[in-house]
Amino acid sequence: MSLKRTTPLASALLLAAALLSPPVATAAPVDALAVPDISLTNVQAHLNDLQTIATNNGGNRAHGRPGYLASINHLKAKLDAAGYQTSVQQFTYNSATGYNLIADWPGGDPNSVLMLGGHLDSVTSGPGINDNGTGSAGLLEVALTVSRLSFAPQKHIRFGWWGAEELGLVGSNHYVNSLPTTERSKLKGYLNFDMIGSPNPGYFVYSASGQPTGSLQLQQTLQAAFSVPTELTSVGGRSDHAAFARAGIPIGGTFTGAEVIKTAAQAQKWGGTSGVAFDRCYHRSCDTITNVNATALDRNSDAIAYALWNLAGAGTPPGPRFENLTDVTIPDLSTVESPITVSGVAGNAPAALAVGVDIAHTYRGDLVIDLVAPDGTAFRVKGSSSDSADNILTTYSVNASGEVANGTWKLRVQDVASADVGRINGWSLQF
Ligand code: DPN
Ligand code: ZN
Ligand code: CA
Repeated sequence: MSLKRTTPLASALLLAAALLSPPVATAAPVDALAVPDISLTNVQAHLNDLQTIATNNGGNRAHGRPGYLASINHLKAKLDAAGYQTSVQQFTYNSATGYNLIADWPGGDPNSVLMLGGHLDSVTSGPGINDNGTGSAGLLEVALTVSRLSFAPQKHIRFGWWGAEELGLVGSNHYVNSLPTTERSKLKGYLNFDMIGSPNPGYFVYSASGQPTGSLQLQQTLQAAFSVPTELTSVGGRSDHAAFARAGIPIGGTFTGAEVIKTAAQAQKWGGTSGVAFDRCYHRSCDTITNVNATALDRNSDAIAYALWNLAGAGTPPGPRFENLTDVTIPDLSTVESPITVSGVAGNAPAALAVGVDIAHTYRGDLVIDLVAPDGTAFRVKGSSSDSADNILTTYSVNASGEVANGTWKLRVQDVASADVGRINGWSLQF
């Protein structure tokens, strides 16, 4: 649901305009910087998927259990298909492999990164739908909305879904600790979303007090995102922002409450039931798909988008996109090419030319892929490797700033090992 309210006067004018205008299809002008409304229906669909994953995997999505890896794979597939560059970072804890999912949206200033995240694992006692299916699903839908709208802000955007939070913030600590110092210094802020649909909700924003310089802006942006009153809360070391804060990175986040009891004053301003926990099912088997307040989930999902759109910088609108959807078969041990002719683009290609690739193949480890510029310069986007997966549906980023944009670009695909074959379904260039 939209956070934007329409004034009665504006409504009256819109109604009058609707009545007076002839019944023809009109294209409304699109404000590129308007904060998008995040679809509650879509967020709920992601939550249902996580519930199904838990149900099919012994009732939980906990670290070291099959429901956790299934959750990671499910999100990764959606993000890959939307054009994210994803990576799964592994770590070991309690003799089990843990996984963080990192998803980079191509483009933006690589030296100025805004990161948003939340934990994807549940406790072992239940499916973890409010804790933290809600934050995970809200972040996923915001990420997919970024893709649908081709959001091209000034900052580079990165999303993270953390493993083993419930065992002591293990995944997020691993991520921050393994980031080289230069990479840490590129992180301009981290926003955390852990439990954003509590059944008896409060509207809490992480307090910037005691947090790294820069956190106040994140706090104030998140406060401004809500049409209901918020309270500041000191989440301290209770969630995945903690590792970022320790590294000196500005942090912020929202939270709808866990085991703490809602006071009478809080019930006055937020509704719900005083004398009852914000989430009676916190860390219990009853944290299921029915343990979610849809209004809280909706408001917080919209708040994620509000913060992202306001903090990522206006940037420049995306340039033109070109595509070739003609199928090209890739015979065994062959080299094939598919052309795209670019015209009308002034000057050189961008430093982050986005190359979308859709290849159906029975073993993608056979494939070596180059982007060939009009002057014949080849940019290797993928080498061959033992890569026991099949299709490629991803977006590569190529620094093509030394190449004139106009002319015929080619996707060159070499199959370098026998047996497996496939076809190029299509590919695209986003300037
Ligand atoms: N970190 C949460 C959990 O996973 O149990 C609960 C929590 C989140 C508590 C944010 C306080 C603040
Ligand atoms: Zn949690
Ligand atoms: Ca082959």
